[in-house]
Amino acid sequence: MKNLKGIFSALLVSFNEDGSINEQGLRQIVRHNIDKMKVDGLYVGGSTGENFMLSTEEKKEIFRIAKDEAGDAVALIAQVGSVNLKEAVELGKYATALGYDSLSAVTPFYYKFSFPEIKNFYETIIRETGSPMIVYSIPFLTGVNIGVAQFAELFENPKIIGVKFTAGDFYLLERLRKAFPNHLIYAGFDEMMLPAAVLGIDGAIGSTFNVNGLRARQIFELAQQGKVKEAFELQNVTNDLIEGILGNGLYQTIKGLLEEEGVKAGYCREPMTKSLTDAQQKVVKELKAKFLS
Ligand code: MN9
Repeated sequence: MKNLKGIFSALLVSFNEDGSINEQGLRQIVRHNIDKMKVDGLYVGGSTGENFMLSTEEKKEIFRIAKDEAGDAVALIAQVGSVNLKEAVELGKYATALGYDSLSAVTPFYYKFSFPEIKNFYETIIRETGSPMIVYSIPFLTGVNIGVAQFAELFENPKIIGVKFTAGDFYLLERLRKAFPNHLIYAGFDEMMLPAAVLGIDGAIGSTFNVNGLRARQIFELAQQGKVKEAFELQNVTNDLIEGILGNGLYQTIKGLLEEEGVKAGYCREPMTKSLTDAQQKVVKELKAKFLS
């Protein structure tokens, strides 16, 4: 298995105006991340991949294209989580056969699943696929909060190797780091990467790394070297960029910034707004000039 530490882009997916996958665009986004952003890996099929609006066949198509384009150049994690456990298993088998280095699955959401139900969800995917698993914890979108004791229970399964921690609860993060020094912990909020790095995370998985990956790596590495002041200055600049992105439409704006780089990042998938207005497009150009030139 590849080294799974470091900077992972949460891969964006290029769609055509009619909502179909733009294969050429998707390949260009993969290439851009590997060649220009120099990422250590890609997290495929996450929130940033607009995954929860796609069919099973489309999700497979994206796993296939991303792996075909990336080859063995970087580590690849496939997010297969779904409220439909059978779909999660099917996708997990598919991504495992393609050669993904690890699976990841969002905690099942929408229904208020009990912890034993959540645990069974992970155990089932692991049993059926034999793959390593990274828990994707994103309470602000799922409403599912997992505490230290529950992580301890999940981590009893040696196949559960880590967590993508998309939350701003730094007390919980510190407790997890202390309790599980050998599990992989990834920061999931790019705008909070520095405090997470100070607490000793192993890596970060983020949407903005598709365009700001070089600066993200610098923040991560400076923090690891204890150069917090320098890292803080870069996080400040990064957060001015992220504030601009969030205020202008998260995925649409990152796609707009990629288009400025000559990458066919395309449209978003409805029900998300498909594209930017002229006024939003102007903001993209300003962000590009100010932060990414
Ligand atoms: O997976 C991403 N989460 C979502 C990580 O998109 C929900 C983050 O990279 C955020 O997009 C980013 C902006 O808030 O931190």
